[in-house]
Amino acid sequence: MEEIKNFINGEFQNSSSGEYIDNINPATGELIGKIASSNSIDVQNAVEAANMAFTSWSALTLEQRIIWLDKIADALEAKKELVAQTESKDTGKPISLARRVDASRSISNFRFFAQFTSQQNPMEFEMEDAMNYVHRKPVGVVGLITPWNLPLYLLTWKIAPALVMGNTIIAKPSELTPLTANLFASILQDIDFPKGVFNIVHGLGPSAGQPILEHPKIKAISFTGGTQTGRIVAKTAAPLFKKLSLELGGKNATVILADADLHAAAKGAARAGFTNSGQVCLCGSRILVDASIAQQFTELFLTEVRGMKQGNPLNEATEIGSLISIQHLEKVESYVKLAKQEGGTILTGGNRPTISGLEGSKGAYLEPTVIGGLDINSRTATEEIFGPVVTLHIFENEEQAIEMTNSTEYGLAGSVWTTNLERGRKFSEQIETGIMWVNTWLHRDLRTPFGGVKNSGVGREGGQWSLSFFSEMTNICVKLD
Ligand code: TXE
Repeated sequence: MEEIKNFINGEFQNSSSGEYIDNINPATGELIGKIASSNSIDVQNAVEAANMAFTSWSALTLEQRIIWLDKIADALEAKKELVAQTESKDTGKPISLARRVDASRSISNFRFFAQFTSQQNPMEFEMEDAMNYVHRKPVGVVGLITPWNLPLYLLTWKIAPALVMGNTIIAKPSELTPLTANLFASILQDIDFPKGVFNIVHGLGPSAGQPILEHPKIKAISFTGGTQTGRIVAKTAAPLFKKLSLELGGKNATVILADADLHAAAKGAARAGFTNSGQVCLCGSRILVDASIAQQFTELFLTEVRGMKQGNPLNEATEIGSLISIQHLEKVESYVKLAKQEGGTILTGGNRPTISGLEGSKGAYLEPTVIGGLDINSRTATEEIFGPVVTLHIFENEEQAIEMTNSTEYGLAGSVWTTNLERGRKFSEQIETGIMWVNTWLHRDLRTPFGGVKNSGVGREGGQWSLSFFSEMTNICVKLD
């Protein structure tokens, strides 16, 4: 059984309390390890290490730090299959998805920020009698708090820009998925990465995460997680004037206009709804379809959903694995029950499936579920479920589709399906959201701004937005003779 310790000053260490949390494989219900349960003493130790390391790390040239990012990418690449296997075991996600998305993206996060940063031009603003130079400095010690749905993918999305800009890091991965962060730390040890630059404090949110928010020496917090936790993060960190980036939940719409290619739209909507068992903040959990094609689309969509292969995550063919935990499964199931009370009809799914080869085990599985007949303002259609459950709604015209798309408190992402690209673009401009896709979903260019509006977050990450978040700028205005 694996014992996951904190990683402080380049060494794996027990938590000061000596207490541990169980780590469960959600696909089988088996206990697979113990995780250090940390508190403010461990955070303090990590901050001291990060603070000490800051002097030498921030003194490196940008080119030297870029070389380190590439070295990290090489080392991760050499362990890519192990990263994928570990992530699949910790999250219950299909191994094929863990390879294609989690492991690949963790590597490309380092490659991207290494290359992108090297291409930045100096920011200079010329005046008639003076010259302005923008000098970027690291923020200092930064706190990175991440969720369980894309564990190493989301953590490295923050680590890479934080490191390249010269910051040192305290990371707190989700207590449900500590394994790949731990593997990442061992990879850093293998390549003799400077001690104290990257530290991990494992444990529960209130005991290990909260002290990170409160610590005066941690100057910036980048948080990805639930909207409710985001409120606590903002409330704690804002009065301390920390830089804050909040990537929170979503209740995204997939909008099928009457002129859409219905086969492509049905495939796209199924992918958007059920990738990672619907546990991606970008998932399209509400499908809005034009009345004139609703019946045809629904038939195609249900055929797609029923054809998705749910199974043991370690099988190569599996497309849908388990949810993150039994507790989360119960929460998701409570929404299926609520949907029935709210007048919805289960069009497919809704039950716990029997998984071939895992009969009798305690895996957290739910069939991909589609619910029709709900009011667009019902709780099921407006609250974030974060599971393999989508609701289907019908609109009469484009105006109504826009109104329905904008009718939740969230505003993270969405997609619109139409053969008229100009119409798709115009439709997208009217949506209160951070990201819209036309005829695609989760198609990412890492240079673009990523983040949400309304209750989906504050700020943007990606490309220059990440570099700005993880740096402070001094404008130096030099008067010319
Ligand atoms: O996330 P939390 P949870 C949504 C989804 C899910 C709900 C709750 O709807 O059902 O959020 O999930 C740390 N101070 N998303 O409870 O609690 C925590 O330990 C500092 C959307 O798992 O937000 C973990 O490391 N840190 C989402 C991280 O915050 C605290 C992904 C996220 O956990 C803390 C996951 C505190 N007081 C869930 N309390 C997305 N947008 O991708 C908790 N944490």
